[in-house]
Amino acid sequence: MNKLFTLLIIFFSAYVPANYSEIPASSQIIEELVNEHGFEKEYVLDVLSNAKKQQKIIDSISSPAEFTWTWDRYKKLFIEEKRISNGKKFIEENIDTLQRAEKVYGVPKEVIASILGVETRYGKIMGSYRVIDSLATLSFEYPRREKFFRKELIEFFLLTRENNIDINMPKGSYAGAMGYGQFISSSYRAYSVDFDGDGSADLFNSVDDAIGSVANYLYVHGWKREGTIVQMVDINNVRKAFKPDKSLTKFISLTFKEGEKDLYFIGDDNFIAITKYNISHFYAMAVYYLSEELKI
Ligand SMILES: [Ca+2]
Repeated sequence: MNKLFTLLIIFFSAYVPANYSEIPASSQIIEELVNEHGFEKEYVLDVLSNAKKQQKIIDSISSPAEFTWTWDRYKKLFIEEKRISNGKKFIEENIDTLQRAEKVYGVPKEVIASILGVETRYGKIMGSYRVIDSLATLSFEYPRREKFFRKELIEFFLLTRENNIDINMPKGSYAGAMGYGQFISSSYRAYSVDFDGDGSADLFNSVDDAIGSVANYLYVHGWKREGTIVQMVDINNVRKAFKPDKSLTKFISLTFKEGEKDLYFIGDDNFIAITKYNISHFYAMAVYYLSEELKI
């Protein structure tokens, strides 16, 4: 074979869009959707054949900010003037709903607002990838976490059917997280609540539903009403500085390097509840710092 021809084949095979309805790896998912969940086979094949691989999704998930950035850089991104002033505005505009959520679930309004602020700038940036592309790409092109994303892909089929959403429409993060609070499909199905009482939980369009759902998520994951999130520890005087509150069921010790200084904290149940939203300690700490700034 001549060299140019070989190169052309290599070039085109790299750019031919994968048809995910025809690859061996998808057969089990297709079977599960059809046999266990009662989807029409034709529909499933059609959806998967239209899902597109996006290399940017694989690149993004391979180097998340939470694990490659320093705390200083991470903090600067989230604890800044605009996010703080918009957060205060968000609280003002949604004060009744936030207070109602605080009453029902015990999560302070500033913490709910902070999570929405960190996730999507209070609903302004909800992600630009088609969720079906993200989930298909990560299910079939990212072996390291294929099991997790294949489960989410099935959950996404179920979620869109239950909520009467066109499966090709929702957009989200590179990891398939959606709406104001960036819920992945399984979380959306398990923890979203209809907080405006219109009969369905709509995390894309209803800010009330988003507020209730974030609060419910933390509540279910162990949030303690009136509890603290973190307590700073004086490392030179640890025994005196930290007496664990007896109501704490679990806590973790944390070190954050701020500038040249090492700061030490104890994170309690509420810190841990936030890490159930996102496993990164940077994330939970940014949510805490921003929530403190949002207190009026
Ligand atoms: Ca609703």
